[in-house]
Amino acid sequence: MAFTLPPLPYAYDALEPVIDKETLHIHHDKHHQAYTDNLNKAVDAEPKAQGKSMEELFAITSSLPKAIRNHGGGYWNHNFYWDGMAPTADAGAPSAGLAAAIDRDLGGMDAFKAAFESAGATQFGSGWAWLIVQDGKLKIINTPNQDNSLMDLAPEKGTPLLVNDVWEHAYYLKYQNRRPEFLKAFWTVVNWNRVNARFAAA
Ligand code: MN3
Repeated sequence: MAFTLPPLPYAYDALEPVIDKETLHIHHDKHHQAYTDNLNKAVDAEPKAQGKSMEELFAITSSLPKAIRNHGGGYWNHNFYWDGMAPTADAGAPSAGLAAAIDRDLGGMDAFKAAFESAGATQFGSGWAWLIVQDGKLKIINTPNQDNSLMDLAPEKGTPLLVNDVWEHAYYLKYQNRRPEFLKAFWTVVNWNRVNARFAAA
């Protein structure tokens, strides 16, 4: 019942020039693999965690060892991150329903993008910027470390629709200290087809 690392859903160079091939290779094959391996070790060591899905583990994160919070979040968040990006040619566009919700809840696409970039830029240290559905409304949040809005201990709970990784390992080789530039470039590789499907299911 061990968790396994899925292959990237595209080639390592598919998100160039936004995310360079070397970064994607190290990020997936080294960082994400390490979260996967360490999650499996932590679950092996905790009887209460065994045989559960990630969603089931997130529902009881506060009662589990910190290693399951950190590596479980790292495992799940990265799967969600890879799946939410695509080469620009395959990325699609926001559906009419999603666009209407962005207008209604976030003040339109430009305001949404600015707020999402700000959430990423202002996350101190390592973490993530998210678009989530909370109580039927879209909301932008950020989380520290490997936390996410599915965890029972999250101050902001909700269903994730889109995420960007603002750990330095996600961008440092190409962008160095220029995290805002990385956040702005992200939009050209957002897999809107996937975000639309997540929104429809939420
Ligand atoms: Mn990462």
